[in-house]
Amino acid sequence: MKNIKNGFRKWKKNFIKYMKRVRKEHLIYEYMKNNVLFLTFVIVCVLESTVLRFFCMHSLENFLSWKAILGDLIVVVFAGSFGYLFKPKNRFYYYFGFNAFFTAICIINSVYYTFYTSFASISMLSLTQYIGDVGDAVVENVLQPKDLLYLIGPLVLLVLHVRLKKKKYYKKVELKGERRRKTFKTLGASGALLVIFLFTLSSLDVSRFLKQWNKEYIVMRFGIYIYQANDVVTSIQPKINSMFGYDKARKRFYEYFEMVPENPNKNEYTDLFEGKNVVVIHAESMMTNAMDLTFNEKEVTPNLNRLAREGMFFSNFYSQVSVGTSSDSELTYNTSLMPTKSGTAFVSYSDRSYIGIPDLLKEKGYYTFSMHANNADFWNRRAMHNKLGYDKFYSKVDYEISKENVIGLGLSDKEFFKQSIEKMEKINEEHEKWYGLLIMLSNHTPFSDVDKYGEFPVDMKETITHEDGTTEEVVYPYMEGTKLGNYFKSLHYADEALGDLIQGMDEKGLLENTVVVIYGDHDARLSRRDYNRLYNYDKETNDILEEENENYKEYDSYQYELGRKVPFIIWIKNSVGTKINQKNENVMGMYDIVPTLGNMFGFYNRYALGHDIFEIKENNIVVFPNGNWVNNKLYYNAQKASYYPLSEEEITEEEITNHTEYTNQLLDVSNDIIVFDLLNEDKRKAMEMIEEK
Ligand code: GP9
Ligand code: MN
Repeated sequence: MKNIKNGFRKWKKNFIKYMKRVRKEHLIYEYMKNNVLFLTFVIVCVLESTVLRFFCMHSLENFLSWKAILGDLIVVVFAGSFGYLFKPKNRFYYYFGFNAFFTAICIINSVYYTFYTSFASISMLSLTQYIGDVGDAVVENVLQPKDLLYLIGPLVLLVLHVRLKKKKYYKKVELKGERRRKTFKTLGASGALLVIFLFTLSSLDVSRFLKQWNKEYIVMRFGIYIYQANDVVTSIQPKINSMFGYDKARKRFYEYFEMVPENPNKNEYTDLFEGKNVVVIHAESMMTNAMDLTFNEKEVTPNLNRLAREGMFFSNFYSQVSVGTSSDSELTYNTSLMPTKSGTAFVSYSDRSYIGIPDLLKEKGYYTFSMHANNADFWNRRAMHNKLGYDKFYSKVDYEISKENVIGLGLSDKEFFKQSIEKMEKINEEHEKWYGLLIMLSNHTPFSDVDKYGEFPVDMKETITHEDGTTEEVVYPYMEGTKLGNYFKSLHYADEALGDLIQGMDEKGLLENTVVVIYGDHDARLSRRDYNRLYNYDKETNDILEEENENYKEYDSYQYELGRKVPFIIWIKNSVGTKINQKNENVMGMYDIVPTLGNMFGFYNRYALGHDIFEIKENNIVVFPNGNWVNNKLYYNAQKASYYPLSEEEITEEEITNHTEYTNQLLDVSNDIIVFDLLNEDKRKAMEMIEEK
């Protein structure tokens, strides 16, 4: 009897389970039946975006990235939910219209990617000068079969619509009054997906999303639809910024430049390099502090050190970058303007007018070019290098890149320089005077391609002599395996590449009439913690010294800020013993390069914000985008309103106030120049007329 009871209970339980499942399946089936149009719309739109990633990013991990699929899903479900507001018989037109819109986004990006290996931006619409250059190619390529694949989406919807109509589906699809309920429920679903999505985002995802320049990354993580929506917002933002405050900006601009003397004085370096070729090395993440370091008596940067010893070396030189890192340093180096307060000049303000070094050298008959073996759209360089006056930008597509030649982000520096020398040889044959900027890449955070940097141990070796006279070599790990240690290995590699470049150029006779300029673009972006082991290593414990230890060296926030110095070197062959062979210890910033080189090469930018270092000498001040500043006497932290003295000289309240005011004024004027496009010729003329009245 008991057994029968138990058997019945079991059967009942299973039956209920079964019924629940049937009901559930039935519900799903019912839902699918009643929402077939909406669901098809969602599936085709998400598929189209996935196909786009498949063609653009090849690897499975990228095109089937669930984060991107989720991102697409949120947008499509959100857009689709409003379709329910329409009567069933009209709903198709809504979904078809939206699908056509999403399909257009995919097709445009598919075509764009074929040309630029990057995704499209509406801000590019203003860069009409490209259309001329690529127009023919677009026509040739626009009909590639893969670009038309996306049309299958609207086609599927159309076929479905015809079938549904035939079956009189629209007449029986839903009860009266259900439309609003369905809209809210679907909106709720997209909201729930959004919450899940937000939880999956890392801080890197968020920061890249806000900056919007690493387009491939955003499409891979957020999907094409969110990318495109974000692109619209970031493209419109600068326009909104420039809508208010023009009069104030114009006034500030005039007040500032009235204060600055129109013509620079002459000094012993004026026209020193007139007519010489120039090769400028943008040295990725090279830091001045590393130049003093040795591991087991081997310098981290022997080549850089040699060039610094032989040429002009500015040992207190600072980069002045903001969130635009490499691109900010390129902006300030080329134009002597500061990075913008919001967004980045290279990405958000690429349609403004700039006066770049290449612009000015072109007026003197130079052929100007830049070289960087990375994607041309990184930091929007394709557009901006053109804006700054480079006649040609050699990017990734101009280099032969094989798997073995890749380090970190792309082509290794050694191979980059090797191929660049070949290009320069040709340029040298074809042009009487030339100016080129070579942007390095390998020494880039996270410095994790350690196996490819070559041998450079960052441990500590000691030879111990025992009482019986025998010797033993003891090895302490020191910086091995640390991020900073890996940076030194990477930097050593980059330095070797630099050495190869100089040697290679020399062998080809390219140094005979050429000035070599080297600037570190910014620090290595390592945390303060990383330096603690470097300065406070205790080999006995293989750990960091206790703070109480008398040898403990404090590396506080000021040391950290001051330690972010980067090298700036001007070098020519056989410069030892000449007036070029000198070390200059005055503080100097990236914005001082335009006036300093300008004086030596005979070009002049009236709207440069920096100074010729040989003119201003010890009175120079370097301002930072966050409002901090440094001069020979002190480093001032505007956020903390406190300073760190750098000399014995007396510091007065008044000079701090004056320098802080100057800093704020300079940052405002620089921002205004870019945001309100004040260097635009026509605008400047109009402004002058107003001022004269
Ligand atoms: C990208 C490279 C690195 O091409 O220049 O930019 P960064 O991350 O240093 O700004
Ligand atoms: Mn950089």
